[in-house]
Amino acid sequence: MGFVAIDRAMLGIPPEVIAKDNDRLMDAHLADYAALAARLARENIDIEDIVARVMALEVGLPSWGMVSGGTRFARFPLPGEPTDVYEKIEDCSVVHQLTGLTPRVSLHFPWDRTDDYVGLRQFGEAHGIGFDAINSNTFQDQAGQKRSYKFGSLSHSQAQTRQQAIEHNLQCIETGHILGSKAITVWIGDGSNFPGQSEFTDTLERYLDSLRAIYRHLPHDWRLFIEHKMYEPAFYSTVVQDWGTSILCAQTLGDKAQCLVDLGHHAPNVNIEMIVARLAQFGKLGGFHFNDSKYGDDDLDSGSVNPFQLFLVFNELVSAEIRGKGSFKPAYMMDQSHNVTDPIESLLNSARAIAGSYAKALIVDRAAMKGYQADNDVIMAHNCLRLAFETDVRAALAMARVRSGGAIDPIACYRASSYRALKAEVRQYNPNLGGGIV
Ligand SMILES: [Mn+2]
Repeated sequence: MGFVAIDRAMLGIPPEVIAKDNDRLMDAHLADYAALAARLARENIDIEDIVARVMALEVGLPSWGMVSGGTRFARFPLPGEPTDVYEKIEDCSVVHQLTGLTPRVSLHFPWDRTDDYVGLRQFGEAHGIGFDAINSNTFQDQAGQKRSYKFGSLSHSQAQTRQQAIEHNLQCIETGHILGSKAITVWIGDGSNFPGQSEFTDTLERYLDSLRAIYRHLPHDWRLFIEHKMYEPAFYSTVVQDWGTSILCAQTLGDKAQCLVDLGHHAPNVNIEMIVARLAQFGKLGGFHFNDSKYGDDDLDSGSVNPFQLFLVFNELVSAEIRGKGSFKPAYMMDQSHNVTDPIESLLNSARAIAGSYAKALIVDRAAMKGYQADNDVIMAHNCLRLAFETDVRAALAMARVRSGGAIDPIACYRASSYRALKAEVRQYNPNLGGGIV
């Protein structure tokens, strides 16, 4: 996934708006940066290393998260929200422009269907946006579809329905290939609402047979991500309900199959950072869907409810990065539903939370922590994490953004640009387009 040249004329926020807002904040920013640099230097950490690592971090944006999301009760559209995949890419480019962190978008089919994928790829390139993992959708029926997914898709009891779902996934791979994607994420809503409705072993066997058919068609440099989810829409059992089933399937399929962890797809209070460590240890952590939650798959903004958990997840990711010596390359993506905020503002905040958790994980004194662990000095081992988490790294993040051409204060700059209000004048509201919790 190469770095594409950005056509500045097509970018959403005029560079002079960013420059003006940064001028306003620059003196304070530089003072904060010098203070943080001095503080980190006392711990033998070069702030320039942290900034460089943050600048190298890449997180994919969810196409479905660019539009106001909704719940099963209602969706409240936002004037000026995107009405098709092109406008979603325009908005993605604004998030990337201001943060320097989000160079790709993850598309969802058939929601993002269009008739010219070569043109879509070029449109993305002109906006500095590439294409992350493609998401297939066999959890709802589309207009004109021959067979219903009401009772399942890849694990359906009837072969013709399974075949239809397989063919949709193959179509997604073909489309993703044109766009320059390197992975497909498969999440299915298959499961049961009643004990006795389906047989646990049979459904998983049928699911695996379907996945084998998809796996056989993966291009050589592609990966297949299996996304598990404990419940919803099925409320009694789900075919791929947890990371255990996910890793068993990935191991059964082969090297190109890996697990995708969505932070909202676990039972409450599950130790997700430990799942991350386990999957990474066995080479099966392929992708990540960042979001936050209070009760279930809430798809809230990353770091908005439990920032310590996000930090602990990144602590394991950095640890896996160090162990992997360059071979550990999970696809980091966001999967959020913005029901009451401007999606761009939520994504700007989320980018800061993700980059901040990464930066804090980078400054953990791992050598000291190992020593304390060996000596069973519990409080000091714990404090290696706590003190890193409590460090205010905002100035390092701001420096990474400024050096990428972004904003010291992304939301303030975004508001100063009046981007959404300007879009509200030219974008026609499309009531059929909606984000969702997936
Ligand atoms: Mn997800």
